[in-house]
Amino acid sequence: MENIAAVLYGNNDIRLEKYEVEEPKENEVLIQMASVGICGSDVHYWTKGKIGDFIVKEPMILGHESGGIVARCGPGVKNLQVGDRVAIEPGVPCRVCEYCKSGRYNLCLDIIFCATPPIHGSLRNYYTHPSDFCYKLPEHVSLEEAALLEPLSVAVHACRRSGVTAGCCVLVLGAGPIGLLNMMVAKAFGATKVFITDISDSRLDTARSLGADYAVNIKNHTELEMIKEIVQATNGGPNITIECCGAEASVRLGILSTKSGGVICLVGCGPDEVKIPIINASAREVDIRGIFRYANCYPIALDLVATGRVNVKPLVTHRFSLSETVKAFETAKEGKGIKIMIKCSNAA
Ligand code: NAD
Ligand code: 572
Ligand code: ZN
Repeated sequence: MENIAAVLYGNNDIRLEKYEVEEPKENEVLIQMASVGICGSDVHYWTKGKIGDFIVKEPMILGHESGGIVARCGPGVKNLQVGDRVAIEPGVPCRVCEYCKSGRYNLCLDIIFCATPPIHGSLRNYYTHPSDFCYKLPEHVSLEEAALLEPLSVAVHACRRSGVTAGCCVLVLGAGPIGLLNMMVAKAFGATKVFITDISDSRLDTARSLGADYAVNIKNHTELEMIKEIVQATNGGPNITIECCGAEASVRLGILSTKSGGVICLVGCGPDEVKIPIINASAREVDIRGIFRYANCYPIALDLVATGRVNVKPLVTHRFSLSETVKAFETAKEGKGIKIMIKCSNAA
């Protein structure tokens, strides 16, 4: 069996190389990879070689949004069989620490996460993973949808942590894949109105086509103008704001627009330090919450897709083969389309 992997060697240096086919260990499965989505973090490691304290020091296989077919089961695997199609949850925690035991395993200090240095990712033909972090797909859910369960889980976690529920009015800032998925999950959780912003008209057009009630380009508007427009359209401001770009201007707008007593959830990652109106948030009891990836969200994400309550298919705008990985990354870097998908085999 040949195993070609997309290995990041350094800035702007991805090489397609032969890699060993690992034998699945106890409770692991060997997966024939089918679809791997490119995430902004993959592109960032490729162009900058690091995100915060996570530095690519050794060659690292990219990719963490993935689905594939079980090719072999290691000893002890009970939940899966050869031939099962699975979505792969890329973060595997220690399972025994206080965070893991309380269910917040995304906060585990020893979590290993695909394509976060120094851990290899899944952009290759064959990849081994613990079987309990693989989710069997119903027949009608595709392997591309499986790959999209990863960013969808980020959105599920954000909407749960911010308390989106029936009748809510939600503001989403940023209409990239994460903002669009948050908008769709907010609607699926019962939000009655979703207002979304971006600086790209094409992304806002996509947001409208996916169900945004208001989609507004913040470019050429002052902060005050935008607050007025949001407050007017949302009957006094959104109950919940989900910030999905990280720009200082966007975090500020989010805080200042949110209705008193509401919540702003920070998903986007911008500069380490930003100037925000903290007293305004405090005096109006606007809760500021962060999220770090997700925990216990894959089953919910799969259920949303399998029941048709969230349709992730329109997000895939470009497809490339594994041999075209560099072209795929260049397309992602240029900001073309929404989600770029790499096909690792004919299985997809
Ligand atoms: P993206 O870059 O594709 O999307 C961001 C969007 O924000 C773009 O469409 C951009 O045009 C828009 N934008 C830029 N400035 C803006 C502004 N001032 N107001 C409104 N929109 C603006 O990225 P993505 O893949 O959608 O991810 C979004 C963010 O979420 C990233 O910062 C990413 O690192 C972060 N993220 C965080 C977590 C987490 O666990 N906290 C998980 C996944 C992604
Ligand atoms: O799908 C997981 C994911 N997480 C992202 C970004 C993109 N995709 N996060 C933003 C960066 N942080 S981090 O802590 N990091 C590099 C580990 O700065 C993780 C969450
Ligand atoms: Zn990601």
